[in-house]
Parts: sequence; C-alpha cells; structure tokens
Amino acid sequence: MADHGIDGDPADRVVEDVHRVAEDIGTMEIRGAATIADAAARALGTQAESSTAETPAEFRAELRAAARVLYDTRPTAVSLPNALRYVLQDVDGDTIGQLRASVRASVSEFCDRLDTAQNDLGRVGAHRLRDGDTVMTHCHSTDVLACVETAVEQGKSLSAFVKETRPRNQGHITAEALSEMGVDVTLIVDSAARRYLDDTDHVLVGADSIAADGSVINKIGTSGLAVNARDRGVPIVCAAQTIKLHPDTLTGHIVDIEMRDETEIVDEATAAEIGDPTVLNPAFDVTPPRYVDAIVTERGQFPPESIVTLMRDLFGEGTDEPWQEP
Ligand code: RI2
Repeated sequence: MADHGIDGDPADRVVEDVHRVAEDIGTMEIRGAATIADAAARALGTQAESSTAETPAEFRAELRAAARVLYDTRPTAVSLPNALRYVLQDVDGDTIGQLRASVRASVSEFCDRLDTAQNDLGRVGAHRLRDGDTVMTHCHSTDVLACVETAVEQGKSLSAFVKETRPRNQGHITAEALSEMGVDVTLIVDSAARRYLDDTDHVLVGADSIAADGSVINKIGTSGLAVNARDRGVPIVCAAQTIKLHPDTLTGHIVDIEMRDETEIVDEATAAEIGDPTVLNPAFDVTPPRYVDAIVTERGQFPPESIVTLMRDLFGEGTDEPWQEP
C-alpha cells in the first residue's frame, strides 16, 4: 500500500489510449491549441471510462496520473492545462460510478463549450472583415478560420495571402481550408510577407497563449509579421478563445517556449553536408501588445492591454494544479 492510500503506482494504470493521445500531441499529429484541449479532455474521459479502480481514491489518483501524462507533452499552449483543470476541478461523487459520470459530464460540457466559443468568436471576428478584403494568415488556427468562415457565410468575398509557416508548413492546412470555403488563396513563403502587406487589409493570427499584459504567444514568426504589419499600417488581429488566456501570467509566470527537434528544420544528412551547424527550432514567439490591434474572443474583442480584466473575471487571481498529488 503506497502513502496516498492506493495500491501501486497510479501511473502504471494510465490506459494505452491516453498514452497514444499524449504521443500524438507530442509529435503534432494532434495540434493547434483548441484541438489539443479537446483531445486532452476527451482522453481524461477515456481514462475514466476504462478505469479498473476499486476505490474512489484509486480512481482519482489514476485520473491525476493521466492528466500528468497529457500535461507533460507540450509546454506552451495553455489550452492544455486549462482543459485538464476544467475536467479535474469538479470530479464529484462517493462511488466510482458517480465519479465516472461526473467526468463524463465535465468532458462533454467542456467540448461543447469549446465548439460554442469558437462559433461565437467567429461571429465577433467576422465583423472586422468587409466584402472584398484581403487577409494574411500565419500557421493554421481554427479560431482564425472560424472568423473567415463566418464572414464568407455572410456573403463576403475574401482573398488571402497564406504564409507557408516553416518549418512544418501548417500554412498548407490553412490554404486548403480557405480554398474549400471559397476564399481566393495565394500561398507565399514566410519571407515574402512584407512585400504583400501593402495589398493586405488584415493580418489574422491565432494564439497558443495570451499573457496578462496582452502579449500574444503564437507560432514562431508571428512577432516579425506583427512588427512588419505595424510598420505598413495593417491591423493585426489575434483570434483566441478565452481558453488561451494564461492565468499563471497574472502572478508573474513566464510562458515556456517549446523548443522542437532540429530535424524539423534540416535532416541529419544535410546538416552533415553543411558542417553540422547548431540548429535552434523554437516553436513559438512572443508578440508584445503594442503590435496587436485587437484580441478577438467569444466574449467580444479587446485591446490587448485590457485582456487582464477578462482574465481575472474568468480565473480569479491564480490557479492550482489539480493533476498534482494532494
Ligand atoms: P487554434 C498552433 O500551434 C498555432 O500556433 C496556432 O496559431 C495555434 O496553435 C492556435 O490554434 P501548433 O499546435 O486553437 O501548430 O486557433 O504548434 O486552432
């Protein structure tokens, strides 16, 4: 019997499906902040449904262990811990059956809220877009696509410069999605962005996290794009559901920027051919609030400097980590 009153290590009873989801998040088979949150919440649901725990204490310990496996995958998108927190904070009941039902209800409510928030955000963001406008996108953000899709459904005809977004070229996903919506798409390399900003009405980016001072943490290259956009007088708008608000930044926490494998940039053989340079592959960067015109959320649009008020309303002054052992 271990100290926490359960048999064995709860980590050993995290089910295979949870490990698979964690691996898919780590390798970016599952990617995008909102999609990661949805997958993580559902994985906790799977753990609850599959649990063979014999006591409520065992059940709760398994759930926390599963959450830790998911939490340890990628460090930057706060939607992941926010999702885990949402599901874990209200696990209620005296029997395993009640606890399981409680997790099931939380997961379903969380995923429904994600969908609703994205639809609502899309309606808010679409107000910024006028018939005939051209947008420029960076990476692939479902929150950004929601804004464009709503505008198209409203009958607006739009064009897009889509940055390919090295090293993983998620711009290709955006290009395909926008084409399917009927948007006139032009794919450009990242370094061509400045050249085409004079033909752009709005830069639209997503976010993996928003800090309390209104800084936008998003795919690497966002900050350079924002500085260029400001220089050219093109408004830069960040579409981010409130699940992207990073509550720990209220108390001075710095958002950890994920460093990914160098082979995403250059394969080993090519690296050897060019003298084996040091390769750095940060996945994200930080755009200071002075370069961002608005943050569009499902609660309306905000100047970045005022986002702290919304953050306090939603999260209070701080958060806990319910996946840690009590
Ligand atoms: P949605 C992505 O990160 C991009 O940085 C994108 O802007 C952000 O998540 C938000 O995506 P990655 O997972 O939640 O591709 O708007 O590294 O879909």
